[in-house]
Order: sequence, then C-alpha cells, then structure tokens
Amino acid sequence: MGRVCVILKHPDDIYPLMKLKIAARHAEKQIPPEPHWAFCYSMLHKVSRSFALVIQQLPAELRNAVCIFYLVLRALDTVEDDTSIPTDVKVPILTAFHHHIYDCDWHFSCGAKDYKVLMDQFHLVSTAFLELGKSYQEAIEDITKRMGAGMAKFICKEVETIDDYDEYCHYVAGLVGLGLSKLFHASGSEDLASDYLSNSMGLFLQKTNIIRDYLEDINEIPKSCMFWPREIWRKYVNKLEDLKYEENSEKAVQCLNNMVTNALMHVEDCLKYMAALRDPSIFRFCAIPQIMAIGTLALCYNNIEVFRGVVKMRRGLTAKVIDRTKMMADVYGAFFDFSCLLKSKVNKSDPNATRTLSRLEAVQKTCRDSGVLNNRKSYIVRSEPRYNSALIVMLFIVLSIIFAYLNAKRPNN
Ligand code: IN0
Repeated sequence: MGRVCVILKHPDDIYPLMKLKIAARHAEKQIPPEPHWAFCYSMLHKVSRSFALVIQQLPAELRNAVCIFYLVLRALDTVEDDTSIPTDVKVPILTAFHHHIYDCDWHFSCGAKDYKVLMDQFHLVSTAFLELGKSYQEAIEDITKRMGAGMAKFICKEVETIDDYDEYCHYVAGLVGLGLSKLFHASGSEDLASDYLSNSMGLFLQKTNIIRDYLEDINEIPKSCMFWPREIWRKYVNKLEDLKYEENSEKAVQCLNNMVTNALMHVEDCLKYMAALRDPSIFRFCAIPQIMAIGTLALCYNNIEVFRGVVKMRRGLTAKVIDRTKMMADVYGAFFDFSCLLKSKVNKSDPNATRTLSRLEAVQKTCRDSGVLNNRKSYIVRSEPRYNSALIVMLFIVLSIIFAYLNAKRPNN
C-alpha cells in the first residue's frame, strides 16, 4: 500500500507523525560540540532513529552512559554478525571486548556501512567511555564481558532446546536489561531492579525480533545463524527453511503462533518491571520498545506474511506509541488493546490455542486489575477511516492558507 493510502486509511496518524518528525529534527540538531561525543550521538541517530529520540530525553549523565552502552553493544554485535571473520579470530575479540573499551588505540575493522564507520572510529567511543563516571564504566564493562563470552559460546552452537533459546536471548538481550538496571541505579533515579525482571525485559524484545526477522535471517547470504529453537519447529517441519515454502503454510503459521505464545510468557514480568520505575524519562525509555514489541507480536500472530516479506508496525502507529506513552496507565492500555487484538486472531483449531488464550487472559487481568484502563484512546485499528477532530482542524488550516494565498494574489481594485 502506498504512503498516501496508508495516511488516508489512518488520518489520525498525521499529527503524531508530524510531531515525531519535528522532535527528530530537533534531536539531530542537539549534537554536542566535543568531536568524540559528536561522533557518538550522530552514530546513535544513524543506527537507531526513533530509539535515539527516546535516549535523548534521559537526564544528561545517564543519557551519555546509555548512548555509549548502546554503541558498545552495537560494536560487539557487528563482530558477532560478520560472517567473514574466521572463528579463531572472532572468539578472542568477543571475549576481550571489555578490555578494548578502555583502550583508545584498539581497532578492528569489520561490518558494513554505518557499522564499519562505528568500528573504524571505535577509539572515539572509547574516549567518551573513559569520561563516564566509574559506576557507569563498571556496569558497561561487566555486561560487555558476560555478553562477549556468551556470544563466543554460541558461535558454533545450534539453538536446540527452549532452554538454549532462553540462554542465547539472555546473552544478547537479557544482559542489556541487567546493564540498564545498573545504569539507572547508578544515576540515583531508580532502585536496583531484580536480575530476573531485567532479563525478562530483554527476552521479550529479542524474542519478538527473532520472530519478526525469520525471512530476513533465513535468506541471508552467506547463511547466518538461526535462532528459532529446534524443540519448537520440529513439531511442524523437518527443516527450519521449510517454513517459508507455500505448501507448508498451515504448519508455518502454527509454528509462528507457538513462537509468539512462548514470547508472551515474559509479558507479566515486563509489566512488573515497568510499574516499579519512578523517573518519567526512564519509564518512557523502557516502555516504548515494550509496547512496540507487543504491537509487533499482534501483527505477526497467525500472519503468513512473516514467511513472505517484512511485517512491521506502520510508522504512524510507532509515532502514536511514542506520542502517547507517558505513564503506566498508557502501558496497561496498550498491552490490553494489543492482547484483545491477539485474542481476536486466535483460531480454536490452532494446536496452542488454549495456552495462547490463557496467557492473553492473564495479561488482560493484570491490566484490568491495575484499575486505570478507563478514558483512553484505543490502538486497535477500525476498518473504516476515522476523520477525527485533529484531521478536521488540519484541513481547516490548509484551506485557510490556500484561501489567504489566493486572496493575497488577487489584484487590488
Ligand atoms: C535496547 C532496548 C531496551 C530499551 C529499554 C529498556 C530495555 C530493557 C531491557 C533490554 C532492552 C531494553 O531497546 C532497543 C529498541 C530499539 O533499538 N529499537 C529499534 C527498532 C527495531 O525494530 O529494532 C529502533 O531503531 O528504534 C533494542 O531493541 N535493543 C536495545 C539495545 C541496547 C540498549 Cl541500551 C537497549 C536491542 C535488544 C537486542 C532487544 C536488547
């Protein structure tokens, strides 16, 4: 569907989209003057546009620590993902990465495009890292050490069981949760969250990415690692790539629904983690990716398109999430809405239907029991367009401008 059609179908996306664009322009202009910090922030904007915006809203000291943490993790990821690096070269780099971040002379060229620039100029990230407070440095070092070792462990390992899947997701995303909780605590704004809940926050995001990216990962040349656990997909097909073939569509969707049901297991922990946050900017930073994740799962569930192309939340809906997420009531509202959407898509004949429904009902109960579900705008799309007051006001403004322009051009008589 073309952009104009999408906008016509969702006219109430226009206002949040415009707001997001203005905020993004503003954020891009706020690059610090010091060359190493300027590099870090412009890199952050390049590798993650909407996420960079939310990082930008954090208090200054914490914002710098999160920015560096994010870039260090991206660099570690770039090494892990580069299939052209032989294993015997890759392993020592991954396992010693926590030392490299202290060394402004260290350099290893790999990756492509923006990631190659990140690796080539990594000394600028190290320079900025060395200016962070000691407690921020120690948190980043500890997580980098554990994640590098975990990535090295999984280089030649297939994801066989659901336990392997949870372990892999712990290394690449759960540890990010543990690290962020430490950074929030170090900033003095939050209590230290439990490792268990921090881990769940990362697992929920990462499992959603793994589900959404099936086709991209399976079609990658040279072949990349696949993270769908054999214990799940072997119930439906003989080989993981069989899921993408049309003749296996029914099995593929059942397998997909099984993966979504597995990811839903973490939702209640995530809600508990977010409910305990106190600082509004830290809260938004954590809540926006979580709402995007449940929205993406709702879009992917029972959707054969996951095996045919890219399934992503439309930009307008992302803009709405960024615009509307201010407090816990907004999170409960969003999780409730997307659980309703998910529930409406569950087919009674699906092998996991009972398990899926009971997870969704548990999520809805948590949201309902919060007592704050009233008085909110829904995220669930109606089939016919809603020409709401915002659109009418916009139309009125556009017509007024045209009318004023035509009037000004009329010759005076
Ligand atoms: C993240 C996470 C993230 C944010 C907030 C709290 C978290 C708590 C635990 C674990 C991770 C948490 O969020 C980003 C979101 C992101 O990058 N979004 C992309 C969109 C997309 O589709 O990928 C964007 O461009 O906006 C995230 O996905 N990860 C991440 C990485 C580092 C940090 Cl510091 C925080 C990656 C991952 C693998 C899920 C942990």
